[in-house]
Amino acid sequence: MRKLSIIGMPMDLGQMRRGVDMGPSAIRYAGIYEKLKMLFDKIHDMGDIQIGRPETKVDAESNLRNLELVAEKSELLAREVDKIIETGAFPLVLGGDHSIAIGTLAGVSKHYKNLGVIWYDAHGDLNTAETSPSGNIHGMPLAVSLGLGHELLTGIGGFSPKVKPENIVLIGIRALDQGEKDLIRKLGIKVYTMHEVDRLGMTRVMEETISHLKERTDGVHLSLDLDGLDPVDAPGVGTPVTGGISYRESHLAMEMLAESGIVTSAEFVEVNPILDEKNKTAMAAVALMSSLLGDKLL
Ligand code: B3U
Ligand code: MN
Ligand code: MN
Repeated sequence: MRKLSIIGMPMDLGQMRRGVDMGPSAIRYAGIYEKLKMLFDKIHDMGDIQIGRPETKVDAESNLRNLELVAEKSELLAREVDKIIETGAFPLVLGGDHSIAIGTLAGVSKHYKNLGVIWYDAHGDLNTAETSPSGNIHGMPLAVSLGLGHELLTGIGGFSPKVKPENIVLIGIRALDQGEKDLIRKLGIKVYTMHEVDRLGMTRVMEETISHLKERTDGVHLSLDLDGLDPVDAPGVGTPVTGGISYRESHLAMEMLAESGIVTSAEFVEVNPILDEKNKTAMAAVALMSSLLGDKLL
């Protein structure tokens, strides 16, 4: 029996623009249930993790914004994701800013010896407190999952690292800080920037990604930041970067992933309905989810 569990993580503490906490609602309004119900025997919407409305607090020592709260809430998400996988369902997490990936990956990684991660994003999210220009934790989750960063974050779920550098593929990248570039070179992480997407085409990017991950991993998590798409197609994000992946290319990528059967969990993050145009970005997210999970045009 094919089962899906949806969980919302309305957390906006990893960055400074409010509104991304309404992402899970916007995605539900965009018709997630109706779109996905024909693809599964059973869908369970578990509702949202409770975040509350805390005051912003900057950690004096590390300069990280909302460090303790992000850590505490990530632990809750990790536990829920872990439970979903134990029930045999496919976990689909709705963000929230990208800091939620810290919790998602902690929950998922427990179940795999060699978890693969596809990071679909304009940004690398590979900063640590030392390299971050902003102190925003949503620019750090991939580094944290590699075991780099504040121990309150890397230690979530009780183990570290969650993923090995050779099991990561970044796609759509076009805005890296210097520290992130240095880390990518040092660890030899596989990256398809917009240069490669344009030069090779999305078909080849996905063929290479799939064959790379198929060979070496026993499960693959897709972490899709809507700002990986071009702002024309996904305007409702906190940090849009021009020159991104098109809606069509993104669909192709999702369809190729569906065909490959390698993806075992997914999250869609950074949908901010306050910045959006008529819920366009949430609707794009739902359409991409349905392609990823097996919907076909014919
Ligand atoms: N790299 C910058 C900007 C950024 C990262 N992720 C997003 N923006 N969405 C930083 O703040 O770490
Ligand atoms: Mn991101
Ligand atoms: Mn991003």
